[in-house]
Amino acid sequence: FLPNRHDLGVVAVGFSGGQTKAGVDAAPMALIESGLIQQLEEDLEFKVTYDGQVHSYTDIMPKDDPEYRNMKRPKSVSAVTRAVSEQVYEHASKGKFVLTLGGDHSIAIGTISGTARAIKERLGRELAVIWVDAHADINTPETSESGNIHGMPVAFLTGLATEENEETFGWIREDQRISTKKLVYIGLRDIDRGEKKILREHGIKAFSMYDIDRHGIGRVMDMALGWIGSDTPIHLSFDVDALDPMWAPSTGTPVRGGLTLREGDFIAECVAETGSLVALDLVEVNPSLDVHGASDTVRAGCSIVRCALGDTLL
Ligand code: HAR
Ligand code: MN
Ligand code: MN
Ligand code: MN
Repeated sequence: FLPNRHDLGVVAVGFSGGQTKAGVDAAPMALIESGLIQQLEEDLEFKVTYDGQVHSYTDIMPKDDPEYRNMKRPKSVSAVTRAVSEQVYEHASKGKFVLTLGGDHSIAIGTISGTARAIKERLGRELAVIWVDAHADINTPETSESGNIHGMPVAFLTGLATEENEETFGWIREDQRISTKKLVYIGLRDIDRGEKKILREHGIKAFSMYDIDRHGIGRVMDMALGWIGSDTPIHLSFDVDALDPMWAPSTGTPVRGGLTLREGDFIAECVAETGSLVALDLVEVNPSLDVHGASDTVRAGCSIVRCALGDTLL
């Protein structure tokens, strides 16, 4: 089921509407300008399909987009993620590995739905998701305290949150969803009350920072990949705020006590080593939130991408 080893589709999503801080839309350009795509082509010898533009989707975002079911900018996020879903599906259905550069984490509604659909169609297989994040992003519109949709993507992707209205995520069909049983979290340390309840009630596999301290990242990765099972296509959704702010300060909702730079790379390397990775998101880099220099965060993001694509494996 592997994507053609060296065919890579890149989608650059300059979108920040899943949360309220400006600047995360500038991340794809910052990552690309630092040489990421060039490295993938020259050093990793990928044949890269990239339309050469950071999409802003302004033409499909409604001017008037009031709160609905406690969601901020529901129609914009719905329209953008629907478009992203098509872009990702386009690459994945041709057997390409898909790299999406965000953007805030709401865009994973698009990326994962696109991958899940392609994998189901091409292989009749269910997609597994490894979600690396300080946050669980599994609030329903009703449990969310912020109304920010970047805290809700997993609820929509698993069907824990549903919507009738096509304009507000009603477009998500069954073949675009994932199972709560095929979802694994790594790096959690800032979970809302309602989210904790959801994780417990649905028996969702989650490795928090506690688990990483207790067992070490090596054993955690063995357990995480063991839960998914070998020979299962994997979508890795990597929120840069999983890393400790020491390594990735330029992000909208930093939480102290996170992964080291090396642990982040190691997670990506372990997933690369399975040979089962089919898609990767890198999200929540915000170059304008410059604490000690956004270049650290951009470099950390590039490193994670290269590791996930097998650069550092011998
Ligand atoms: N749980 C909080 C909320 O729902 C914060 C979510 C922050 N999310 C991200 N992505 N930065 O992980 O609003
Ligand atoms: Mn996230
Ligand atoms: Mn996060
Ligand atoms: Mn600075």
